[in-house]
Amino acid sequence: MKEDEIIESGLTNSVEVRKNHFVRMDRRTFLKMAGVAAAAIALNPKLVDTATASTLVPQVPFPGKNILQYIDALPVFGPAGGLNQIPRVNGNNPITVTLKPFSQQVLSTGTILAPGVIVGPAVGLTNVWAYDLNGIANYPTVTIEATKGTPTQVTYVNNLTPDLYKYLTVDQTLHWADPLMNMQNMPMAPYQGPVPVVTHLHGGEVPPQVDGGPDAWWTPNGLQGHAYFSEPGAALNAAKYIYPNVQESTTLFFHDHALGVTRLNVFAGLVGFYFIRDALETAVSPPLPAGPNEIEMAIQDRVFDTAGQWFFPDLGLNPTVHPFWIPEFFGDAIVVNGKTWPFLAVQPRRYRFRFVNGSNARFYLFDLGPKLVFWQIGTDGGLLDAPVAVNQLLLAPGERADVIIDFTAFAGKTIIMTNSAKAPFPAGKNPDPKTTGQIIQFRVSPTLVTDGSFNPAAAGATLRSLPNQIVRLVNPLTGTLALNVTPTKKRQMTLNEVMGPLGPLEVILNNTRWTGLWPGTAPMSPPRVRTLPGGITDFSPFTVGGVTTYYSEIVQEGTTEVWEIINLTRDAHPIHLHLVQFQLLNRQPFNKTQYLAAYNALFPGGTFDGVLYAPGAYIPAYGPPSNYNVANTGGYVGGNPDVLPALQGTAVPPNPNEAGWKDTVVAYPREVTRIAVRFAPLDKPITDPNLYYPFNPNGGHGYVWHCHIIDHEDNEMMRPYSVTPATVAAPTVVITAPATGTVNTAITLTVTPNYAPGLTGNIVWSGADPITGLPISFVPDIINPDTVAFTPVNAGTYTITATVKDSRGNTGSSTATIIVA
Ligand SMILES: [Cu+2]
Repeated sequence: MKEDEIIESGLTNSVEVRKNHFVRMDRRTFLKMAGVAAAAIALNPKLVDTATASTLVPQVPFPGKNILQYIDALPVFGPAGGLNQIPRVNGNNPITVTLKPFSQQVLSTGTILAPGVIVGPAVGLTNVWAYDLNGIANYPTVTIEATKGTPTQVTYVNNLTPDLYKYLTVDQTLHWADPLMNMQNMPMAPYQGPVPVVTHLHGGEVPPQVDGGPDAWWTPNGLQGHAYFSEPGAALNAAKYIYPNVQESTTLFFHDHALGVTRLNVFAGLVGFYFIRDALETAVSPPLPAGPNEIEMAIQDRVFDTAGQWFFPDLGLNPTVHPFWIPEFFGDAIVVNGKTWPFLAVQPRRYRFRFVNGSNARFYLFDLGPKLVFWQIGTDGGLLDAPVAVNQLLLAPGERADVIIDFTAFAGKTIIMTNSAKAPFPAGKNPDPKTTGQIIQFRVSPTLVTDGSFNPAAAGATLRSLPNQIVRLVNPLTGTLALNVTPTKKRQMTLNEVMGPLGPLEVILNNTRWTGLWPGTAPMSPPRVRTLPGGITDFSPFTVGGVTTYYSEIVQEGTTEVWEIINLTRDAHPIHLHLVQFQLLNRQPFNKTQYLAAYNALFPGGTFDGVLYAPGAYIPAYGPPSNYNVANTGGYVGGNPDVLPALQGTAVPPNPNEAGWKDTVVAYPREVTRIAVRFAPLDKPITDPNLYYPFNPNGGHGYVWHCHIIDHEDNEMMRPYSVTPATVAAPTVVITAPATGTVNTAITLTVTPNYAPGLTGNIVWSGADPITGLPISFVPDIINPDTVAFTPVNAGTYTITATVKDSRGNTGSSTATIIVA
């Protein structure tokens, strides 16, 4: 098929709900198809040279060292009216977010791209994909400020065009969204059809339908993944989500999560901050730096071409299998809030910074020099109990850090925040001290100011005091489970890298691909379901929208589990779980050679993917070698031998600045990373008898856990998981009303549910009055109980019934009688 025909078929595709009937081609078939790939390969004479791209249009990289540094001010979100500030958007009101192509000056002013081509407001702009919030388009997106307890309604409208696909090459041999179902034809050519997107609120405690999972994508012309969801009322190119905002105040962010193209959609610019505010945060005394002194920063690495456009290397290491996928993207330019190496003018006082690492694969180890520390006050999921001073701040892709930096003693000075994290982390190459070794420059004004904000260095400085301290699943000092925390299940799961002849072919969780299918015979591999003589089945089929995926992590709402991540690869991976915030238990090194001997010995041998394996030989993507649900000698499910005999040294408790709520944790190579995960609202006490969400966590295609190196995530390092809902007591409501009333005089009723949010409510009344026109809905609220007023026009007896309904369908009601004279 010619390129123009591909484009044409994309534009003329009828608007209908389409299922993702993806069938992954096995590797043997890939090799048979190698002839088809010849055209693509011919364009890529230097197969492993990632310095040149792209396949579709000639691009020449513009060296990061030629970009001017510390010329432009950091774009800042915050209160309206400040210098260089874009106001944040209030999440208490409905928000429309339009995804659209946009041109923006990302490169530093004055950078000379070519003779006579000098970057400025109208020259050398970068074409990005931006989330336009209520009419303001920017990369990164304008920050949303939500309030705990008040849901945020967001309508995401996909108005993207495939314009950036000529720079960001879609590899159709990955298991990806595939809106045109091209995979059946094994296209080795880049995709140029309608753009699939889905937005994930990272770190959000949200129902599965609005989690923005990888199969919930949709396109501008109304094609949809099999897990697509929208509240009623969205157009065909849109999805309407309601986020409940039930968790504690923290730094969330939202970004694209479409299957197999997340790395490209995020690279294009689809990322933004989402703050949740609550009383816990405002109770900090003295108050945390706020207003112009609270600044969020998204840090990303990029490569540009000589025209100022995104440059994403697209020469696959194993081109006959994946022509365009590269294992990790590392850029030679640092972009903060959509600007290369900006500066920030600050006063000699304390600032609160919210950092997110929005890079594809690069870790950062930030440093402010020997005289200045980061005071970390919050982790992914909320405030720490007390500030923690760190000289170097490690931030993996997907992680956030809430920090205070105190510039008080640095009036008139200039400070550069540097980076020393190797890439890949932790054993790759050092960053270039002149480019990727630098992030941002702080220019401290010489004029002294008074600063009454929270001082993290003060003796006894506390962020959360009893009874609002972090609910502890883990004793962070000992690295053991906290008192009264008993895991109902313990899992040991591996991280595996599958090597091809020229480099990694894919990276996988527990030796299992996303679908839970075995590679092997076409068209559909045998499902990963094994039943042992005892009747214990292995992976469980979940069919959503006609597509079956095999799940292995099926958890019970309200329970706590320990997950031990056994990293068998050479790199660190930031492991991210959706829905939950968890706590790091500890990390412990193990002897990889010894463990692999025990691990490999359990593989049964046989022919997979056209290759004959002897018993005791590792089989790529086979799944764990043993039945997943049969516990090993250590009591761990997951289908792997216990790592205990191979453990080395002692378990290391979390670093003090990791000892809070985390949704993304660094799993180092040759270490077991242990986390305690409770599938319940993070702020409920350990002994709370009602450990369930105010929404039904079961539905859609559930949730996912994955590596947040998004190049890995896009090539199989992601698994679905499902939450089995708890049996929940029905909600109750009390209606209070006066016993009597008077015709033509307003009567006020009050309705008080036993909990909120997550409930809907309505009031029905019967009587002699025609005003009714009922039922009237109300928003159940325990803090400010709803009042409903009505004015009867006829005398008589009125019966008023208030009903509340939870998201699982349970109802409770209460009735009052009013005699109107
Ligand atoms: Cu990874």
